Amino acid sequence: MSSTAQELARLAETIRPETKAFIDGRFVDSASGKSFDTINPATGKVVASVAETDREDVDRAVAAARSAFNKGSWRNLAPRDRKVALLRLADLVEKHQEEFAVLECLDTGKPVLDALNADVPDAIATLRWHAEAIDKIYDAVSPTSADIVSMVVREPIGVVGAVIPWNFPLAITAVKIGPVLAGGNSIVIKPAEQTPLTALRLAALAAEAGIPDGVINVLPGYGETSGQALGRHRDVDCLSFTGSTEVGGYFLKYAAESNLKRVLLELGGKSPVIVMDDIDDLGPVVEQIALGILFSQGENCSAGSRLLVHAGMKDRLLEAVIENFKTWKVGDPFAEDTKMGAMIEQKHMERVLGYIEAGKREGALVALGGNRILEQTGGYFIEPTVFDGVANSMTIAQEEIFGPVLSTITFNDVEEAVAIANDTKYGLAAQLYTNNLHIAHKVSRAIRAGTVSVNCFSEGDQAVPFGGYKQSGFGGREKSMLAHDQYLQFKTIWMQL
Ligand code: TAP
Repeated sequence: MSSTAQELARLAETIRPETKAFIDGRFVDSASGKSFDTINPATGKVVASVAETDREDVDRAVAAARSAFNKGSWRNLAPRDRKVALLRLADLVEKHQEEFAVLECLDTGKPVLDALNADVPDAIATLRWHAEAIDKIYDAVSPTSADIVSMVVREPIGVVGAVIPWNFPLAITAVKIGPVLAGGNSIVIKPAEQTPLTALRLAALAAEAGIPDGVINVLPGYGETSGQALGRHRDVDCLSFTGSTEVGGYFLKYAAESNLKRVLLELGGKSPVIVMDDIDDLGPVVEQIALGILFSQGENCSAGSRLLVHAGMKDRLLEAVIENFKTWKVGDPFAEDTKMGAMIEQKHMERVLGYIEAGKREGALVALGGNRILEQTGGYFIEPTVFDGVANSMTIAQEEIFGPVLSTITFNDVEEAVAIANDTKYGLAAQLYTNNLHIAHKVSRAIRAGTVSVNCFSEGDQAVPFGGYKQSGFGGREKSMLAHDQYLQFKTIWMQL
């Protein structure tokens, strides 16, 4: 039976997180001896003081990852043995799932039951899915002439650097580790400065699972120092980044100015939710709209932050959306009935409030919320917020707010809906609600986004690729078999018979 929020709150009082960097199979202090605090966003209090790595630590970790790769301690294991080790890691995460949920909650401020029931199972499923794939990938022989064989074989790319954001720290770390290790590579992970604790715990379990020293390394630290050093490192073969579009661009520059490493970018979004006027039962649609923008405090790359509704439906839909949003209890992440926790940090909360002010200034109407709440807790809480009367040219419709703020925009016909949906630099995801099959086909093909969900808000399955069009992504797809190919290179071998 799953733990209650109360039980997890008790665990939080006694938990002792790993706080050192993990390099070459051991927890070590940073070379400089410096450390930094990670803060609980729900209280503003320090959770732990963590080793602050920098360039020298990056050099050590990359050297360890390279050495493990060159020795072949992981890549030369039989695929079935690598599968067993990665499955063992998944089992260990499952065994310690409460601990992971608590650490994730303390670091991110998200509801602990969301961490337990969504983030942690997602990470476990990711590791298992990629582990199971390891010994089911076959190479190919190309159709050439009878006296020559040309084989196309997959080989690991080598040392992969992974730079992780703070919104789904464990789940995104697993999304990198799964296919990177499945391919036989080594990895150096730089978690977000706000959320290093679950990646460090995962590293400890990787050692316990029998994954060889140097194959997984974790470097807590800042982006401008550790992150940049990893991006610029000449012995890193591939850099896999998830985060903002702005920082993603830096990694292309780092690669260009160093060794032209392969760069994979999973970036921001400003996803539209299109509701046509043929829907009779708004109940399920409203549920999905709420989940799309309020789950994880709206700190979700594919958050449905622009509600595009047919003008004839707007008043009815907005009324139902507002009633639903009012039922989302915001507050203590360790309370059983909390549905929305705290924003990640004070700076980000202020940024979100700044966008709300920009919305008002530019003429949009606050239909619900708009304020910081529960200030007395020391935490960074914002209430669910709905804007009406938004023009797609406004700042709140163009920029990624990364908070619980929904902008309502009206349209008059399908063509206008598609034009507004596509009028953004982003192209990560979109939702469409309609009962008309013709519109479902037409619109889902016309929208320039990596994922279009019709009559649902769905992206969870490991078997399905995920990634962005336009400035939401670069270089590949995560999840599914496409993720494996991102961390492999294809070699052609000609053999005269
Ligand atoms: P960022 O500010 O871009 O940070 C992401 C990572 O990059 C952090 O580890 C950060 O380190 C590091 N970083 C920051 N500046 C750097 C620099 N100059 N050089 C090298 N590394 C640097 O994003 P965030 O605020 O953590 O996360 C929110 C963003 O991530 C949103 O835009 C969201 O849409 C996107 N995101 C996208 C997806 C997918 S799958 N598309 C999934 C989740 C999140 P610090 O911790 O020191 O800042």
